[in-house]
Amino acid sequence: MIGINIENQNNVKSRSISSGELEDQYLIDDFNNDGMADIAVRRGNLIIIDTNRDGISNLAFTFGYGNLERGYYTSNGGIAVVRNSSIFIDDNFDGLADRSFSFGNGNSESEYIFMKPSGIAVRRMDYNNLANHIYVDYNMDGYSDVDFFFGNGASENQYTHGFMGISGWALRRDYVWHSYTNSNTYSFGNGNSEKGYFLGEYVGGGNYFMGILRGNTIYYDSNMDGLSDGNYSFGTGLK
Ligand SMILES: [Ca+2]
Ligand SMILES: [Ca+2]
Ligand SMILES: [Ca+2]
Ligand SMILES: [Ca+2]
Repeated sequence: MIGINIENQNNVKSRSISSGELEDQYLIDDFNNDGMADIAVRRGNLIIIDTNRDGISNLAFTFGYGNLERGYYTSNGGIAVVRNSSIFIDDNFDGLADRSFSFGNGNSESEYIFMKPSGIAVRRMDYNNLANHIYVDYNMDGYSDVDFFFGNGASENQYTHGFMGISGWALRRDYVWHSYTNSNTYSFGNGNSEKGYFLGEYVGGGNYFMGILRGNTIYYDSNMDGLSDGNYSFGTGLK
């Protein structure tokens, strides 16, 4: 089915939607807690999730105010919304927040980062003028537990947590990922010309590997050699 008329959850359950470039966002996490990463797509405030990698939706619900929100993220298999300094997380996909708290300085933060599998951080511009000061709240109680400096802030292409090394912090410069804790680098895909890089439990076992989005397909590298080992597809690709 082509998704052009799909605009609410009643129209998307058990449908296969594969083309049309309708998605505002792709989100990767293990939403059904079976240990394997799933694909969700967001259209405004409509979230559609495929939990068994067959390209056909299993869950659909609305949450938050869509593109009016600062951002949609995932946290430990739930969908999170950041609205100024408030965080709302829907863990059971009924469109109602099950967890909420406040963290950071809201819209003045350079970035909110949701850590894998859980935890939250803000990346902040402060006295060093680089926006590379990261404040981490491991237990999501709204209070920072540790802070550190990493990379060059706004000039980096992406920050992420859950990958490459003990602390799990890494940043991307085009197609090269750099670890915070060691000098290791990891290269995958074509960098900024990809539609996005996403960490996920693509092969289970509690390990996070990198995937890249092309069209409506996630290609993942599960042995860190920079070559794709598998792929699966959902949704219609980004707008
Ligand atoms: Ca799953
Ligand atoms: Ca809920
Ligand atoms: Ca904390
Ligand atoms: Ca590989």
